[in-house]
Amino acid sequence: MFDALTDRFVKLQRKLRGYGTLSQQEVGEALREVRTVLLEADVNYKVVGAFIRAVRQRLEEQDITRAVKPAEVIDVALFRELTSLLGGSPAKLELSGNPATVCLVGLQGTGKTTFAGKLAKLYKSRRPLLVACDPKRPAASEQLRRVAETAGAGFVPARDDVVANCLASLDVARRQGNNLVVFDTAGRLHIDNELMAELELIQQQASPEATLLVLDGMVGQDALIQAEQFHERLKLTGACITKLDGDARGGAVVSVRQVTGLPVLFIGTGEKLADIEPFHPDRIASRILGRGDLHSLAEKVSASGNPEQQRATAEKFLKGRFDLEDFLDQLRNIKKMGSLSKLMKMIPGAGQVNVDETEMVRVEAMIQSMTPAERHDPDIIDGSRRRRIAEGSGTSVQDINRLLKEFGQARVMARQLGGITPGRLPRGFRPRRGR
Ligand SMILES: Nc1nc2c(ncn2[C@@H]2O[C@H](COP(=O)(O)OP(=O)(O)OP(=O)(O)O)[C@@H](O)[C@H]2O)c(=O)[nH]1
Ligand SMILES: [Mg+2]
Repeated sequence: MFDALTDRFVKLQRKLRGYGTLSQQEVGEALREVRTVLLEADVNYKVVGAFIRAVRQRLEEQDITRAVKPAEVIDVALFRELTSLLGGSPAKLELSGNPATVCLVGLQGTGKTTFAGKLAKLYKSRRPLLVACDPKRPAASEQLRRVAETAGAGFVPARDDVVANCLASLDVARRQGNNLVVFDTAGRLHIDNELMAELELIQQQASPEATLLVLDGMVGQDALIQAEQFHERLKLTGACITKLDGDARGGAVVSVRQVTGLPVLFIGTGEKLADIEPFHPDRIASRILGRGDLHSLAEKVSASGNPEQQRATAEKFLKGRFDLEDFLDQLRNIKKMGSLSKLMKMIPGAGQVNVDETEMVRVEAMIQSMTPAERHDPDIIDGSRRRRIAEGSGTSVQDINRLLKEFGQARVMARQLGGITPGRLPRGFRPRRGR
């Protein structure tokens, strides 16, 4: 997400850190660079202008030319202003109705149907019901049915009378105890009157509590024009920006709040139903500026496994009693959290690291081909067992050798770590101060 933007900011910060103090001219140059970076990321030019003025004012108030660590002052100013640009505090989707109702609108292919599934997964405890509202395209209804099935949600197929179908689905929800109903409306290539009239009718008659505009993050500034047009005709609650996992430059995300006044509620970061995140302006600002996002990472970690079990595993690990079964559990937990390279981007400074996800799949296959006794005590895995495991997992004996060797080394290291009290960690293991 925002790779290009982040790279440029990280480079700029590195350059600034080389300066002891900054002259007025150097501050001006740095701000010009920030302006270029944002414009190249396709941020709306008016938004960029206002942003640069706000940062400059902040720097002047802090007497930047006299600051001892000017790079830090600029870093903080950028972070604060970017957070406020993105909306300041996070906007939450308020769901109070019984059933709560959400209507998803947006142009063709922006990701509405996928998003309906993501919402259903996120609010699974409400036993969501997904309602197809696009009778013109039979494939649309079928797609939503599949999405609902994957999400474990209820489903209502499309009917010619879209509004009547929405109203009927509310009755179904009350009867079945579905406490969230999501209307997945039709997309069009362009905004047209017929579609808008239909959406207006849904709003008037079925009164969804929230109408969310789904925007494709890849399309940049055009997303803003769409947002304004939808906003003129419909009462929108907020925006959801999808496809931020791809080459999206970030322009839409950074500008939409300022240009349309609409808060961003969620972002979509992949095609899978788990690839949704509530939008936190400060965390996104942090990611854009290359500081990572440990908050979101911690949330993903705690959501992905049972905390008790995590603690027990950590304890085993430090005592060096960690076996391949625990290792497999951890691998699966990581997989549940989504893509590893996406997770790495949340760790400050680790965004550039490449992770080989196919290797994870191979390791999983190797461990799965071992017997419980072998997983528990890898020392018993001799030559003939290695050959059997390699054959069973479609890998080679060398692969098995490498896995066992690395696992053995990790275990020794863990034992050494476990024997040390936290207050007296050896050099390399102490948390670094500052950045
Ligand atoms: N990479 C990526 N792809 C996404 C994301 N969200 C949706 N997609 C993909 O975008 C394509 C269109 O998604 P849909 O959910 O069908 O879009 P839609 O708005 O319902 O489309 P219409 O109903 O035709 O208007 C599909 O191939 C999705 O898999 C996302 O966050 N990241
Ligand atoms: Mg759709």
